[in-house]
Amino acid sequence: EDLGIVAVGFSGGQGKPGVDAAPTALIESGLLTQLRDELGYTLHGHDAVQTYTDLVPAQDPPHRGMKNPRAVSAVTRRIAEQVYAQAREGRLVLTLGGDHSIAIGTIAGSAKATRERLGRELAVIWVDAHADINTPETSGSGNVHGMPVSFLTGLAREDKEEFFGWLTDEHRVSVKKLVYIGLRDVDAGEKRILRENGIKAFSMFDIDRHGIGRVMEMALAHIGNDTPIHLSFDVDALDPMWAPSTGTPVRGGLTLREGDYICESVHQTGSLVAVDLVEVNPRLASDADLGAHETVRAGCSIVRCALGESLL
Ligand code: DIR
Ligand code: MN
Ligand code: MN
Ligand code: MN
Repeated sequence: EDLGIVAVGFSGGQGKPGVDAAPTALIESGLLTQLRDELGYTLHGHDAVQTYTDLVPAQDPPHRGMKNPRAVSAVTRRIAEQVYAQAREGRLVLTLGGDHSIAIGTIAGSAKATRERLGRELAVIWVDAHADINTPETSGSGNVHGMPVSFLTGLAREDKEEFFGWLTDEHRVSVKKLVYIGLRDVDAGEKRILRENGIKAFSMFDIDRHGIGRVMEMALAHIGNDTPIHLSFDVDALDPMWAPSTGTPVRGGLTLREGDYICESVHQTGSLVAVDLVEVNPRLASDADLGAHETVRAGCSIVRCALGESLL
């Protein structure tokens, strides 16, 4: 099977440097070699980690409170083109981030390709401690990695091309085809957005109550059979015990097995068209070396499970 790789060394959607070093750390730990040699994928586009330095302007003052808005807009626009180019060839696409703002690009590219190739609307499974659905106006931080879902669903809009105005209906996804798993740190404004739009969300409370097996049944039932799925996995969905080296860790998260199970279940549908792994920051762990290593290891496990490692 063909697998398109987009390795995104970008950190402008939040304030902590180091998340741009994740693709190299993941690749150096052997992830792509495993995907090729053990899982049998034919890889495309894996020769370089993209840094997008040509797209980052010298001056990038806030717009509607968003930090680095021109850089994030231009970089995600390029990522959308890269993901689209891979998906158009009928390839499954794996994006290694980078912070979660990059999902504006990955999902935009995959939604467009899915419409064109399959005539279908894309479903999104967003696995995260956070909902990342702030609008520029509800955001307290101004960090765009807390806003990608609002731009992708059209809840946040902009006319100006340099501030995500390049996003059009072909790039967008329906709030009805969106499912969250793992939430436990959702801002008040985001809770209101989730409620008012009837967005399906399975928090850690739901996982404790029903178990991950039942939650995945319900999540996949909500999306419906035979719907192409984009899995966007923020490593901070995992408990910091498994993934300490990330920008905004929140205790009380998924075990590594629960994270792997989510990915295995999605793989098993046969409807997976794209996977993102984001927010691994190899420079952050308190116990620097060990924590970074463990987080990279967890990230590799998540990706391998999404790509079918556990199937017998
Ligand atoms: C917070 C944190 N809701 C924000 N979001 C994070 O900045 O909008 N997302 N950390 O991953
Ligand atoms: Mn996130
Ligand atoms: Mn998060
Ligand atoms: Mn398979």
